[in-house]
Amino acid sequence: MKIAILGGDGFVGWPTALHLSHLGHEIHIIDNLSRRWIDTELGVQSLTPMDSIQERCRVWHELTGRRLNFHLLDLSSEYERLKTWMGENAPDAVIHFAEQRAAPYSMKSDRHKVYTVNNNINATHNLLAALVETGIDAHLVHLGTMGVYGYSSVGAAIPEGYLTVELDKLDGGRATQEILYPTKPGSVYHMTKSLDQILFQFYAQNDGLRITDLHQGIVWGTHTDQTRRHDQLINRFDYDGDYGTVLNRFLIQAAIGHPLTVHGTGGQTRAFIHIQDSVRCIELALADAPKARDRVRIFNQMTETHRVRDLAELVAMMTGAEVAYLPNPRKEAAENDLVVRNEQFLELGLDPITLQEGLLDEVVDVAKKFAYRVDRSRVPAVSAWTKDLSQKVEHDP
Ligand code: USQ
Repeated sequence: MKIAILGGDGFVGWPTALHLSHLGHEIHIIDNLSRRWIDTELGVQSLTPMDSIQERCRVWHELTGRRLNFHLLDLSSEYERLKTWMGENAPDAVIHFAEQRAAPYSMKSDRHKVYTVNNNINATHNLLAALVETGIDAHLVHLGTMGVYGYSSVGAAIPEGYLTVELDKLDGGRATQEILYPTKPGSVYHMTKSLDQILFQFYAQNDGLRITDLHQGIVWGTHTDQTRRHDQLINRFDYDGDYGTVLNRFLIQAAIGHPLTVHGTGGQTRAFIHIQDSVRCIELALADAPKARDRVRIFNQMTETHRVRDLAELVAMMTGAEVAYLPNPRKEAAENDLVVRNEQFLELGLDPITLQEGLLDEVVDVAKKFAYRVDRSRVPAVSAWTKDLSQKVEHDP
């Protein structure tokens, strides 16, 4: 297949590009490199030293003989260029990662909220409009988030996207209707992915676009089979308070002797997936495209759930790190249970990699190897969800 990977320079986009190129697909990475600019804005860098995207593509070509084509293009502001590119290249599939993906970054200030909404919603809508206008019938696979559901399973498992509800009919009878599972985003970032769902629903129903939305959990790990093949193919690794995700943060904190930064009681339960499974799920979703006029296909792309303080205790036990219980900068339930259905990927053949000490050791090893690149002052999470929380966090970061 000819596949366009929008956001192919990012944490999941890059290993996906390598994985699909390895499988023999023709890959086109479209990216505006905004993630690299945001590093510059925040004054942080990936724990792992990353080469330019052009250099990464060159190394892959030298190693494998396969080409990764890179196109510098901003989806959210360059609609005409996007449409022209789609029309001229007619990809069979488009994978859409090209959104600002950090909840804390999206909550930093009003400017960051506005940026996240403008960037994410325009990117998604521009893409949908361009697909309709060019009529190329590509399968669109979007990286969504488990966070669209909120994180409470109210004693019942969260289904894969849809819920059947019963309604009282006017004649006294009962009717059933299938609806998108109600969204309950916990940040402006998660809100944009909730809005994306409505855009997808409309364009699937109105124009017959074939769309798969992957509601992904928190990714952990850093290497995949392909990023391991050469030092210069290494994946990015975020550890800072805005972009670092919880388990990877705990592992780097343990490696540099920083207390593990548990927010509040650490009672939040979240869904997780290893980076290698994440790229495999995208492969599986691509191979099982919906047909025109199908509803949007939704998968829960996660393999297990864990409570944050249990993860902290596991990492502390493995490494001897201390655990620090800090004021929570986020507005989120202190404790929640979470049960999630994920049968669709299992039925398609996903054999999940679950949290194992061996794999955690691998991340600790990466963290130790590059610990000299860590700026400890960027480890605390200080982006607060409300002005009240901001005061608490400033006093006790
Ligand atoms: N947390 C801590 N300590 C930390 C960092 C986080 O206790 O040092 C807690 C947070 O308060 C939260 C949980 O860990 O309760 C998860 O935080 P996170 O930063 O790992 O994950 P989140 O903000 O939800 O976002 C990440 C990705 C996002 C993706 C989402 C999937 O950045 O792109 O969509 O995970 S999910 O969480 O399932 O919605």
